[in-house]
Formats: sequence, structure tokens, C-alpha cells
Amino acid sequence: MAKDKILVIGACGQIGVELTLALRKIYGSANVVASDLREENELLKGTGPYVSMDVMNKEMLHVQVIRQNITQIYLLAAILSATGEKNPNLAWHLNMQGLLNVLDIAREEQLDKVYWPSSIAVFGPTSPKRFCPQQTVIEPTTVYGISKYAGEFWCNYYHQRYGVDVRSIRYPGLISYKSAPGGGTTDYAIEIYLEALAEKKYKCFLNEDSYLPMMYMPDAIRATIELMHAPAKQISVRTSYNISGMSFSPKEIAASIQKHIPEFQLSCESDYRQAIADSWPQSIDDTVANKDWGWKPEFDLDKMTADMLGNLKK
Ligand code: NAD
Ligand code: AKB
Repeated sequence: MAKDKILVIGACGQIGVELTLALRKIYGSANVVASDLREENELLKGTGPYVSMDVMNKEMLHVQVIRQNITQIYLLAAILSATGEKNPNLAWHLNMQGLLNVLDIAREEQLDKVYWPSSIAVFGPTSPKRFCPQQTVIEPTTVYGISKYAGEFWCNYYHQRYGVDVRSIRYPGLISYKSAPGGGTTDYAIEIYLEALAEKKYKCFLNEDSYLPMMYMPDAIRATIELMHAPAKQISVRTSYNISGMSFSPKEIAASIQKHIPEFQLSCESDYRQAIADSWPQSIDDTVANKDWGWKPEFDLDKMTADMLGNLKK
């Protein structure tokens, strides 16, 4: 069997940097090619091969896949919820065409596996607010959510029709300290830690009681790798899996920070992102991911806060 050779597209983003480093530990540095439109991220420099590439340029992507003997693609390039609402056409175009380019090449070159993340943004105001199940009413109201839901069905289609082994997770809002977030509604939960350390206060763009599903990056990276390593016969969902980490509001994350920085103060002034947050569920039911491939989160809010603050101080 051919050796695994992975291409990560969007490797310089919030997830891409950490996922690329984790994959390089598993598969060996030379076997994980990082790629992005942007300049190579500082944390990736010297850790393995890097190519500058636009996922919208299908020909160039195809050449790279053949030239580098790629067997798996992790596609992370996308426009997230808040930025998407500012430029809906661009978000739709990148989020759809980027995925279709990758799925087509995976089919033509008979790649072993493809990973593509969806989001809790597929859910809309008519979905259940609490413990939102895997299969339910799904009527997204953001362009980002619409593109993710359509993407899920393209993944399912390429699997059913062409046998492409494409796997996907609906990530909650991800919190991390290594690379900056890319324009999401849940980004406040990263900014709050940075401002707590720098200014001892933070003005949040969501109301203090806006509950959202969230996850610490180490759990998200582990979930991704566990899903990709699971035997194909265990994967019953070819659209995208719900996974859950934790749920909290700005008021609760502030209280968790105050256990370490008692003088920290939260104020709130909601903007256009409030409507996006209000359209999403507050918590997620991940029973199916747990049953199929054993998913279980490790981090709760207080454990994440201690780890975030400890690492940011360093
Ligand atoms: P990000 O914005 O931080 O990173 C995306 C990367 O893609 C950037 O480095 C960007 O330069 C690159 N990119 C953009 N256009 C490109 C193009 N045309 N060609 C090549 N690269 C391009 O995003 P992220 O937070 O790392 O998210 C990665 C994926 O995970 C996305 O699909 C996103 O929807 C999904 N997701 C993220 C979260 C989260 O909280 N971060 C939650 C749910 C789902
Ligand atoms: C966003 O807020 O857009 C992302 C997501 C939940 O997909 N973090």
C-alpha cells in the first residue's frame, strides 16, 4: 500500500497550524505538505514542506496532488460566519468551489481520504436550542451556514456516488492560543482571554447570556484525528458529525477568568454578530459520534481557562 502523504489546505489558519503540527507528529514532517494563500505561519516554519496555493485554482491544486503523490487532503480554507455576512458572494464562492475542486480531484486521483469541516452554523433558529440532535430541522440563516449545509450534502453525494472516503465534523466555536481566529462569531471567547491578561477588562460583542457550543482546540484536533483514523465501516454519517465540548455564555467565561484574575471586568455591547449567535443552538447532542467512533471531550470551561491563561502568559 502507498505511504500516506497529506496535503493540508488553509494550513496557516486557526485550526490549520495546530492540525498540521499534530499530523506531522503522526505521519512524519516530510509527509504532511502545508499550503495556504497566506505567507507561511511562523509556527510552521522549519517543521515541514510548504507550498503557496489557492484552492480555487483547480489546475494548480491538481498538479500539486500528482507531483507530491498526495493520498489524503484536509481542506480548511473557508470564510467564517461573521466575515461571510460582510461578503456573502465571496463566502459562497470559496466555501463551495474550494470543496468541489477537492472532491473532484479526490475522485479523479482516487485519494484514500478527504477531511472537510462543517460547523454548528448549519443549524438555524428552527433547530432545537438544547442538545441539538444529529438529524433535525436544519434551516440556516447565514451564508456560512448555508454553504456548510450544502457542503455536507456534496460530501455525502461524492461518497455515495463515487466512493470518495470523505469525513466531516460540525465543529462548535473553537478556542485556542497558538494562531489567531479567522472572523467567526465565537471569536469573542478567544479575545476575552487576551484582553483579560492585557487590560483586565473586555467589551464583548455578544450579550452576556448568549450561550453557544464551544470546544478547546486540543479536543478538536483529537476529534479530527480520531475520526480520520476510525475504520470506514464505523462511519455511518457521511454528511457531518455533531460533536460537543462545552457550552457557556460570556458571563460564565468571565466568571471562570475571575477565578484567576479577580479584578477582570466584562461589559457587553452586541453588534450584528448577536443575530448570528441567536440563530445557533446553545448545546449539541453528540450521541452518534460517541457511538460510531467513541468521541468524548476532555476539556470543560475551567480546565480550558487554566490552560489558556497559563499558555498565554508564557
Ligand atoms: P481560518 O480563517 O483561521 O483559516 C482559514 C485559512 O484558509 C486561512 O489561513 C486562509 O488564508 C486560508 N485560505 C483562505 N482562502 C484560501 C484559498 N483560496 N486558498 C487557500 N487557502 C485559503 O479558519 P479556521 O478557523 O482555521 O477554520 C478552518 C475550517 O474549520 C473552516 O472550514 C471553518 O469553517 C471550520 N470551522 C472552524 C471553526 C472555528 O471555530 N475556528 C468552527 C467550525 C468550523
Ligand atoms: C464561527 O463563529 O463562524 C465559527 C463556527 C462556529 O463555525 N467559529
